[in-house]
Amino acid sequence: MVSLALVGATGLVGQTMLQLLDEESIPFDSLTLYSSARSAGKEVTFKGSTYIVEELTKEHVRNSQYDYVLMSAGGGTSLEYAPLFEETGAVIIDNSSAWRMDESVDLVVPEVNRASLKRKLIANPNCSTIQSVVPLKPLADTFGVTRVAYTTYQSVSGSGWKGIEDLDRGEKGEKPQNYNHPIYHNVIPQIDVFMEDGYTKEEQKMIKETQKILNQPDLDVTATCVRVPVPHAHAVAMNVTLEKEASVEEIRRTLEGFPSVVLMDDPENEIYPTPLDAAHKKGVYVGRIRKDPSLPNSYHLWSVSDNILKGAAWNAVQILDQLIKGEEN
Ligand code: A2P
Ligand code: 11C
Repeated sequence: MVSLALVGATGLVGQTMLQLLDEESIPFDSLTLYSSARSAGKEVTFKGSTYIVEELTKEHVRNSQYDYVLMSAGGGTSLEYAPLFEETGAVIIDNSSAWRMDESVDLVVPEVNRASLKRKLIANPNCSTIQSVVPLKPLADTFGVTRVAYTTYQSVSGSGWKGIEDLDRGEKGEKPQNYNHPIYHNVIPQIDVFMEDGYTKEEQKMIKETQKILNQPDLDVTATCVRVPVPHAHAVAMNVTLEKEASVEEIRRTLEGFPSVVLMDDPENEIYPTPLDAAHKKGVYVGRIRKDPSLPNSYHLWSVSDNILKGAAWNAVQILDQLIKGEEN
């Protein structure tokens, strides 16, 4: 008997997790849904049954006995509640950024690394990091990676319902309420707050999370993260320096067949992935692979993926699926 709880069940990522738990036939026997007091009492239909969303309280957690808890309810909620769930013996897969850089916590992308379970708390990385490390991993294994420069084009769904609503507001001629600048007919070179060094927190996450997931703490990584008026799927332009020289064909062959990578790279026929190609799909779409002649052993890649699916809900559900099936085996 596997018991599962989902915290943040009414959020954009939480709702997508529910959809995936259904579609992917993840083997669990009981499900409890939590939100804040705002949505408590809401009815959610799952596999033909009606579930009532409950308010997450410390009392609930202390008296709970779940095998697995999926959390996607913001960093504050994870900081407060993940350790309490951990004390009950549950394994927590947390989608927030709260625990990712904690040394005792594994930061997992199933195609790239595995949870050691030294702690029963596993962090799901940032969406733009996930779709970047998936193509980086086979390159790192085959040629070695020494430097990565990211420029992102991130959709508004990265901000949850609030981001989608702001894009809709702009279309109706209304003022934004979530972003500090209009996102409709615009691009905003700021995601999350600014740090002292002039980078934003999103940029810092991409840098540090890439180093941690690839297990290369000294890897040179830099990033510029930009919000674009696209509802679903982030795009990342990656400039990658390898240890060894490779031809574009060798890079294509290395990426082809790596789990979750879908190559769309045929410049002659103007084939490359766009957010419309990747939206609502689980893959990481890669194209525009070419040599960068301005630096030795350097290449450009263009990675596009649905930030709510592979970038959040699907990655977390993949981790859960692996853990449940691993336990059964
Ligand atoms: P609620 O619907 O009650 O606000 P999104 O990122 O799409 O905005 O979703 C955030 C999710 O996290 C929602 O399900 C939200 O519930 C939930 N949430 C926010 N704060 C808490 C909290 N303190 N405890 C439990 N769930 C929370
Ligand atoms: C965005 N990447 O697109 C952010 C959302 O660390 O999980 C995800 C934030 C995170 O706004």
